[in-house]
Amino acid sequence: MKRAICLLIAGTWVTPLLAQSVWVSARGVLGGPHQIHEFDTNGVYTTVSVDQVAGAQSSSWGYRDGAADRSAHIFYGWEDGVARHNADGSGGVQIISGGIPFVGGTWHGLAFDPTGDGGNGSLWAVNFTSDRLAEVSLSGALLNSYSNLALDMYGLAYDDTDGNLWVHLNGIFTGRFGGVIKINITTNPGTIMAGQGWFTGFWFINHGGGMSGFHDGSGWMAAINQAIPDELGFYDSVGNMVGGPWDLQAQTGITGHLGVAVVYDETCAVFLCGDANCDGLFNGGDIDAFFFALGDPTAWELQFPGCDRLCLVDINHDGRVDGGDIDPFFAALGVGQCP
Ligand SMILES: [Ca+2]
Ligand SMILES: [Ca+2]
Ligand SMILES: [Ca+2]
Repeated sequence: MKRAICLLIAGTWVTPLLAQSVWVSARGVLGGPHQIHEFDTNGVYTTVSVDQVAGAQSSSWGYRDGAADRSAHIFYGWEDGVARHNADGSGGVQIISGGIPFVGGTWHGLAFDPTGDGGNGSLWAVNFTSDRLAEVSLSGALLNSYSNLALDMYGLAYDDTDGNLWVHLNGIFTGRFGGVIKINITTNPGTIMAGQGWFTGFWFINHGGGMSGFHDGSGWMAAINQAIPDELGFYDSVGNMVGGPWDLQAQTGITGHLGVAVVYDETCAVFLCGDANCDGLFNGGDIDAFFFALGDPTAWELQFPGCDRLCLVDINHDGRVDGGDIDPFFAALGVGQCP
């Protein structure tokens, strides 16, 4: 297998890529269309927007919080279920129909748990008018349920440093505007973790929005602050802002930014970004193959079977191989690695 040869020649395990892009759901103008909007990991709007699935279009607010798995899918919930899209926003499909099992009502908060459902991955969900939390399979079967938690939970994020859940409190009803707590789903499931979370700083400005964990072991999360204007920020696990705040409204020109999902693709961990000829090295020998991959994807894939074109030559990690990768490719070649 070519892929195995690549690894053997490389001789080292390639560091997994960090987050590739950040998708923000937004209601937009009243009447829609409700869409998701792509931002890069510097908080810059790529100007790519994709319609939410048909079921969400008939919802008053559309997609709420988002989540992401480890293989470049993003998920969003709304009143009548959960939808999944590919990393580039394409392929939107409704995977779960109806309200949240056990909890009931709108899928406001959503987090992806890679260890759930026997390793197939599961979704944790909350509705901010309930104090219940549910874990469901990707087909919507109830796996675990907990009640009598903090009221008014909105954004959820899975923290892969300890396997527990961050919760952004909505605060309208409890008065704890924008605070963050953590719920144990590993050692003492269904309990609020003492000494974790925070109730000051940026989070305290207004009421909560969506959250999504990074999936690279950093414990970082992306979060939406629903305010005037709506903002996106990245935070570490003790509440320090490590990116942003970025003004979403100024960039998209609309309001009602609600959910967020940080795209991550673990499948790229076995490929060396920039290694367009898939020989395990990133050097001048990749220049021709880079333009080959750009110009004739089908022929490139025939010549390099088992090699993942997106992992190898999507240099700017925006989920697409196109002219936007040319300058980043040569910049990366100059320093010997992708950004
Ligand atoms: Ca989430
Ligand atoms: Ca190469
Ligand atoms: Ca690209």
